[in-house]
Amino acid sequence: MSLLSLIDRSLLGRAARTALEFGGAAFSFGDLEARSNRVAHLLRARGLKHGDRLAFFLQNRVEVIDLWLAAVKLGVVLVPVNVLYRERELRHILTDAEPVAVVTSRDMATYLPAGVPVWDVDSLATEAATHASDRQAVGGAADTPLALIYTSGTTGASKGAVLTHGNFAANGQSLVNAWRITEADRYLATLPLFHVHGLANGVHCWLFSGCHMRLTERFEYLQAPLWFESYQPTLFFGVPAMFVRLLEIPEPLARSFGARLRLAVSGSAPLPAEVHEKFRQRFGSVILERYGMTETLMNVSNPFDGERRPGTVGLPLPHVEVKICDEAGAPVPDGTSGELWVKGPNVCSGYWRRPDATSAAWRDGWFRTGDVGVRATDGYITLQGRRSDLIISGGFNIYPREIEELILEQPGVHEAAVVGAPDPVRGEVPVAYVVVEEAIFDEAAAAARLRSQLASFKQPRAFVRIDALPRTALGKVQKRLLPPWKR
Ligand code: MCA
Ligand code: AMP
Repeated sequence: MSLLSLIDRSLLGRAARTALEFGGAAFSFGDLEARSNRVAHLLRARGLKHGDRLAFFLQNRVEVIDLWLAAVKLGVVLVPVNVLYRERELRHILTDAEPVAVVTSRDMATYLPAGVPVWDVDSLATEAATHASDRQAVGGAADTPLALIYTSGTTGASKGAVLTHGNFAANGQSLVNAWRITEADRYLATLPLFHVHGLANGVHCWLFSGCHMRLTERFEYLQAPLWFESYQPTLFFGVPAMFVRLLEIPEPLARSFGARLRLAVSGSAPLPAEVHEKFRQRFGSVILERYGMTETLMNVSNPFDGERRPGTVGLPLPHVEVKICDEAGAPVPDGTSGELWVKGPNVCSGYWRRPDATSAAWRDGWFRTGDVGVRATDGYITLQGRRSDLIISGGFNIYPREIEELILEQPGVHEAAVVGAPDPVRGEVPVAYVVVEEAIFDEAAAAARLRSQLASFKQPRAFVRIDALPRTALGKVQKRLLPPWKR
């Protein structure tokens, strides 16, 4: 079934039903159909054609949904951009994706590099309202690209994963079935819509099931108790940092929220078994942990029925094949660690304009995830780390190399190594170990330069001076031998 026809079950089939609540306003599925048709007319009038890219650099708002639906209908390719990205990340993505324009808000436009065509989201909405609301859909075949989503590469330069209509359709359908999502659900959507957790999972589970969604601009933990109280969600998707924050809700209140919460799903970073257990005790709800990637959408999930085993990501989703391989690509026996290789209709078609990176990551139709894990004899998979250096902070990925490269450009720095230090809320935070010439190195100036160039979550929490980086005889930096950082 095509993506548009799956979405049409709600846009057309449930037209009168309330679909979405955002900022105090409510929208029916019929409203969203009309709004996105108007936006589609406008994008066409501005010259966008099938296959053209259009970026958005926006906090969560209803216009992101309008753009997404319009893109599905027109065959346009959207490029979601993390709102926390700054000069370096933005310049790289916008140069690489070559979008026709970037849709953004007035307050965020200042972050965009000069020379990029910018479309103001409010002006776009005003202009769209003057267009007709009838549908002129082109739609897309399963292999039509719908999104170019950037994911950090080990080399520091992020690559665009080309995700198709078929990828989003397969992923959403499988999750709605696996997690028993129905139109009776109430989904509290606080995850950012510029990453696949909020976008591929959240938005499509909502659209395919026809449930009700309350969208917030972002997750704010001080607001969360009020949201749970006033909205009474049955469904919540979050990263582990959000569940850690929710544990701050006092017990009787948490119990009452938990009684209505039919399903809480965690992903994007490892959920500590302790948080899983504390959440169960406090909310009376057993978190379902699953595993995915930007390139593959969702691969593995704990079961809805049956054991949601803490510390594991569960079993392969019905349409996904998973094998665990050694360095040579041969499958390893259960109980032995190896790299997870995946195959299925959820896996993207490759990296945008990067045939080298594409051929390095795919072999015989299998995608090499770079994640290391082990399968128990009963099939449950536990993730154990990554083949490459990766820090995950609050569910946002950080490749140390990107930060190290920028630190090395600062005056007086001879060597730099960035590692993840444990953090009780975000899981990990980056810390930089530097070998510097004290007379030249200016820490405040270096930190300020990093802040203007990189997302806030990539800012090192400290610059720890050391005399030399620990290295192997062959000169490879041994990060695990660095002294622990104390706050
Ligand atoms: C995060 N921050 C934001 C926003 N989101 N600031 C403005 N607008 C936002 N939308 C940053 C701030 O810059 C600040 O960084 C910090 O978050 C403040 O957060 P705080 O309110 O104290 O929140 P928290 O309790 O620390 O929680 C952070 C968070 C955030 C809200 C959980 O980390 C988050 O939204 N994470 C979601 C990431 C995500 O969606 N990942 C999915 C990737 P600072 O203090 O440092 O200056 S997709 C993926 O991984 C795969 C496919 C998968 O499996 O899902
Ligand atoms: P991204 O590049 O943002 O798509 O992040 C994907 C990566 O997040 C995966 O390759 C994993 O390393 C990690 N990840 C996603 N879900 C989980 C999970 N449940 N447990 C541990 N790591 C996860």
